[in-house]
Amino acid sequence: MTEPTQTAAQTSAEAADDNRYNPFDFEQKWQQWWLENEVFRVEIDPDKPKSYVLDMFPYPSGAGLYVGHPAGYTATDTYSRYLRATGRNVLHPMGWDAFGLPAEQYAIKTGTHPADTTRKNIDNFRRQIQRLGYFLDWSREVDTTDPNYVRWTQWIFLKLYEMGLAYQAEVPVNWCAALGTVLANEEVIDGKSERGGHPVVRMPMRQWMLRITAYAQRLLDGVEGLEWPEGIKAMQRNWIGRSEGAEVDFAVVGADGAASDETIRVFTTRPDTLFGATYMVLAPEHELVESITRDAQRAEVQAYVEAAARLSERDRTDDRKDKTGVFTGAYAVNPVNGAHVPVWIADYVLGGYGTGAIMAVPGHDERDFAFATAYDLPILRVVRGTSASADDALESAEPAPGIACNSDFLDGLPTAAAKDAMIDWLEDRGVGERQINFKLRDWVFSRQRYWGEPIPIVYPCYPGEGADRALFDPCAGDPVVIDYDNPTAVDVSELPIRLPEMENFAPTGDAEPPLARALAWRFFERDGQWWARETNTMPQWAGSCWYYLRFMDPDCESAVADPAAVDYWSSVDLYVGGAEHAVLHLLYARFWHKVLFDCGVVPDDEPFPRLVNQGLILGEDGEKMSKSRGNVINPDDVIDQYGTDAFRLYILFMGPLEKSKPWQMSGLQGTKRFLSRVWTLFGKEIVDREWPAELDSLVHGTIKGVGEDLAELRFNTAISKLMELTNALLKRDVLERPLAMDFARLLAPLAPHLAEELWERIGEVAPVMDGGWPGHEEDKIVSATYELPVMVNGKVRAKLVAPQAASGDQLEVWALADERVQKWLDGKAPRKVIVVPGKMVSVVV
Ligand code: ANZ
Repeated sequence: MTEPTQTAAQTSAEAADDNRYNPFDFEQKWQQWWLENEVFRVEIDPDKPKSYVLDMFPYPSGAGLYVGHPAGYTATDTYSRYLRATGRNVLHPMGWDAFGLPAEQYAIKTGTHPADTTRKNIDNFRRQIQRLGYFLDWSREVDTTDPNYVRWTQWIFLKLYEMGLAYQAEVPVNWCAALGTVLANEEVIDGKSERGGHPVVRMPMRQWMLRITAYAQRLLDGVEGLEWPEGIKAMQRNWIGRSEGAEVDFAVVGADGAASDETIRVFTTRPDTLFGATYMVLAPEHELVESITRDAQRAEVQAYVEAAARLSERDRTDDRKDKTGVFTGAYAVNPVNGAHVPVWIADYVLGGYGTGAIMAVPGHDERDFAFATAYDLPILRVVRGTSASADDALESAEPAPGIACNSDFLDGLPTAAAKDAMIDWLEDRGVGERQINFKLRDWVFSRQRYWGEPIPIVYPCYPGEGADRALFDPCAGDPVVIDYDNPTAVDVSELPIRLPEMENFAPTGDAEPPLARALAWRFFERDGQWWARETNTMPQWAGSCWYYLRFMDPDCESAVADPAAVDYWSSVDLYVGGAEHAVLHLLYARFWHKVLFDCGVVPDDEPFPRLVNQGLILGEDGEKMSKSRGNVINPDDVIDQYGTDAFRLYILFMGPLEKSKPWQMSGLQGTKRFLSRVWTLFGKEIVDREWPAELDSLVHGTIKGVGEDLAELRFNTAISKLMELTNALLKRDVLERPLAMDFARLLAPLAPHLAEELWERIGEVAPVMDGGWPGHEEDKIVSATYELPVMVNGKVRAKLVAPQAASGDQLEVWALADERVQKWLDGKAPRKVIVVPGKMVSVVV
């Protein structure tokens, strides 16, 4: 290790002269020293317990770091330093989620290659993050766009493919011709693109899909064991959306009025309400729409189906929207009572869920009630409240469970039992069966984009119409027919499949990805057969699905990471990031991890057993920070003015990590003032002796409290405790060396630059975090509370936690109000109460 050196701008003479706290004298110096000496570099060490502390890695946007990033990173940094000081081998890495739309759009606008933009942005992010002095092992930096990284993302894709979990399908997507791209549901509003307001249509397109649904039950079961915020766990459960119910067949009524062979299968979670089904609804995209629609209704049905295709799923399921639909002219037979019920088409029923068809029970389903009211369809009661009658009118849908009524053999059964009885009845007759459905859909994994990982699949291809067979060369633009039905995996030895250099990244108007234009890259001949590469790329989620594994061994050439490294560092012990990733990232990563577990790549089947969401940092106006509001805080500016430690400390001091909190410049002055008080404290004479006994309780109590707070991520209260200790010590004339050392150790995770500087000034060897964590002696801590026994008729009946300072009168009131004491009083007034503060309370009844 080298000795720290002053930068030219900060001569040691200046620092010595000026006795005020000036972070600019030493913060940069320590940052450089930490980096140069790689003090945060970690290796596998089987003799030490490990901790893996992970941040959600950033997308390196052109705007640079904003204050929300350090909110989480400062917490994990402080926690990591604390763990390191307590003797743990701590992995705390950083990297870049660097594929993504903004770099590509910027490229289209300016002609700069996305790789160049990305590199520039990464450099800026790294510089900004390094200014924060974080405990980060930079030798493990990963970048999802690096070919060495892409190689293993593609390798995982091939595993998925091999296991039958990646497949092609024609799926309806939101296609926007004007933007030349497919849009996510979230990007479509009222049938128009959110950006630009261009028309969007739902149309089927060949896509690569990942069969996440095959893992639905495991993803759901796994949620239970996670130490995650309850809200996030609930969102994962809802997203997976398990529903138990039944599928039921309704025979379509033929022209002669009798049941035909055609059946409509519905999914229902309420088979107990089958007697209340008064009509049926098919989704507009249901395959039977064509065949069952009667001629008289055909024109109207067609118009409705076309209009529905222009709406996104989100628009269709919006409960505020008026329900619309059309009658098909057809009827179907309710299997339980033979009733003929009309078959309608309505867009509130979705093609992709259940069977795409429902039995409508307007008496007990809100959407059906609204629809039946609008189209004057019958509404029947088939469930009643426990004390209500079967004849009570329905003012609105009553979805709550109750007692079956007007339902023949189900009458009198509570909902749960009625469901079971109905399913048995249906199964006995072969007209239905028990069914469990999940809301979760398979994951549309392809994007018509340039700046993503190429999907490592090739297809055989042949000369198209008009091509010269002998001289066929698709690279030269000859007509070509690609056999998409015969996908072939690229051999692992050919990975990574790199992106071709291209000049023009813009999407085309016809849904062909930009890579389709890179003919020389796309087509190749091998042993007399021409092949075409897949031209769709992976979504940005792909790289973030497994990056935590790469950090364990970032340069590994033979696997996602060396098994020994995976074994040592697994799992991530603490994962910190924003709540906006409640579902997609966290669900996709859990899915990949379970797949990798099944392939034997990882030793346990959850990637992030413990998750903490940091709260948002709001603008000074209490609103979400946004460019348009002009309330965005740039960390660089704050550090220029206050220094890194004051910035970090303020972020931690603002409030509990999980809470959202408004930024306040005045708060920064407060933390800076605290740091200069610490500076002043260390300016006192340092004496080589133990601190006096009267300080014991305060010092040992602070050591204990700060340690517990840091271990529990309660940074704000840890800082308060250090502030109190500082105030007490400032009243004294000297600072004993052991006290100075312990103080620096306690301060080190929170204000690492200042702590390092003070540690060195008192003659210790940097880094302070390797100087150990101070121990405390429990019996030196005089508690501010004590246990007070309360006796009733000579027997101890309760123990109160009483403040040292409480008076006898207060103690009497508390003792008599205690539930346990009240029980023995049995409503009577006590005959006598004796209070001995600090000892006991005695009550005589
Ligand atoms: C009859 C019924 C009666 C229903 C009742 C509910 C209450 P979850 O919990 O979301 O699974 N449904 C089924 N498939 C649908 C689709 N493709 N689009 C829209 N709605 C669909 O809800 C399942 C319920 O949603 C099913 O149970 C069905 O309506 C409807 F008192 O069937 B139910």
